Formats: sequence, structure tokens, C-alpha cells
Amino acid sequence: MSISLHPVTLSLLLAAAMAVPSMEGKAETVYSTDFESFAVGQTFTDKDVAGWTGNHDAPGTIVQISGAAHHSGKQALHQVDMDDKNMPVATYNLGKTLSSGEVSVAVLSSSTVRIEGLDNAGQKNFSIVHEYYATAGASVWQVREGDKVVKFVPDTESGFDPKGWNVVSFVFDEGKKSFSLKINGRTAMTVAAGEADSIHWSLAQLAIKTGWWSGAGEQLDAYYDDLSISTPTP
Ligand SMILES: [Ca+2]
Repeated sequence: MSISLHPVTLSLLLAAAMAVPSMEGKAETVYSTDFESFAVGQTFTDKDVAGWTGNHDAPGTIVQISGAAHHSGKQALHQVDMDDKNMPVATYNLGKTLSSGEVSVAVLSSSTVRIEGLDNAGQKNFSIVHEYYATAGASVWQVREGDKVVKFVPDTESGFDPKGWNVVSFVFDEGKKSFSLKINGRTAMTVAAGEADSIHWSLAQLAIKTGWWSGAGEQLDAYYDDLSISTPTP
């Protein structure tokens, strides 16, 4: 009596055996978008659109998909801050909390850019801000603890170009109390354990904001494209 495996069964077994090792050593993408799947003109308001909400319907803000600039494809997320009442914001809800991970987003802006990690109730855990910083006498990226600047790096060191597209990415780890910012693939600033341990490095919602409650009639704007959020590379 002999035992033989049906060819289909054999190929399924082989596929299963091969699938396991390929999962090791890779970051898992939790979310990514090139903003091409949205219609141009799609706005983000308090009504959820594919995980996104925003405040386009607030006075003095624009938060919508635009075909006027792009890092990939033909379109990107556009934000404009036009008055001193509201700051444009778009928020993506991950639907779970990452206590470590990596975020990457392409940014085109000469204005203030704020990228915030929120908890699942929408409270701010951490934030990085790009703006002119009087203390440094320069345009910088900052890591903030609440509203306090913990660390900063001037554009002359980080290579951030306010006139062109930049890939802004960061790795955060609540367990290790560590953070690392990369601009265009190059490490620009790090926060190590012991430097700012009260910052909660975890992410349930990602908020992207532009401007600083500017004066009436101003047009502070930014484009964002190619966002990805992933678990850390083991
Ligand atoms: Ca795009």
C-alpha cells in the first residue's frame, strides 16, 4: 500500500511552507495612500471618508484632494490656512494603537507643518513641527513635548527644502522611549531614552496640520502625498 499526495495538495503544502519564512524580518504596512484613489476636490470633514476626517467645513480652512501638485501620480492632499480662527487638519484613524512603528509622508510646504500622533481619544501623544524658530533664528523641525520644544534641527542641517518635495519619515518606540526623524532618507534628529521620557510615543490617529492661525487673507498652505504607516522593521 502506498501513500501519494495529490499534486494540488502538494503544491498547497509547499506554498504554505514557503509563506512562513517570507513574513519574517519585514515591517507590516498598517496603512498607505498615494491619494490617487480619492476624487480631486474630495474634502475631509467630520464625516469619515476611508478613515479620514478633517475640518474643511470650518471657516478659513481648506482640506481637500488637489490635482495642482503631487509627489506621486497626479494628486495630493492640500491644506490652506486662511484666517486666525481655525487651523486646517486632516486626521487618519488607524483603528488600533501602535506602540512602535514608522511613518513616512512627502511634504511640500514653506509654511508651518505639524504632524501629530494622537491616542484613540484624539489626545496628542507627540508632535513634530516644521516652522521658523526664533530661538534658532532659522526654519527648523522640532520635537515637542506638549507645546515645549524638546529638540530641533535647522533645515541647513536636515536638508529639508521648503521650496520642493521632501520625504519626512520617523520611527517611534514607546517601549524604548526613542524617536528618530529622517529627512529625505537621512537621519536628522533623534530622541533617546532619558531625553524626553514623558512623551508618549504611540499612535492611534495621525493628524496633519498646516499653518499657525494666520491673519485674515493669508494663504499658508502645504501639500502632502505618499503617506505610509507601518510596524517597525524587526
Ligand atoms: Ca499622489
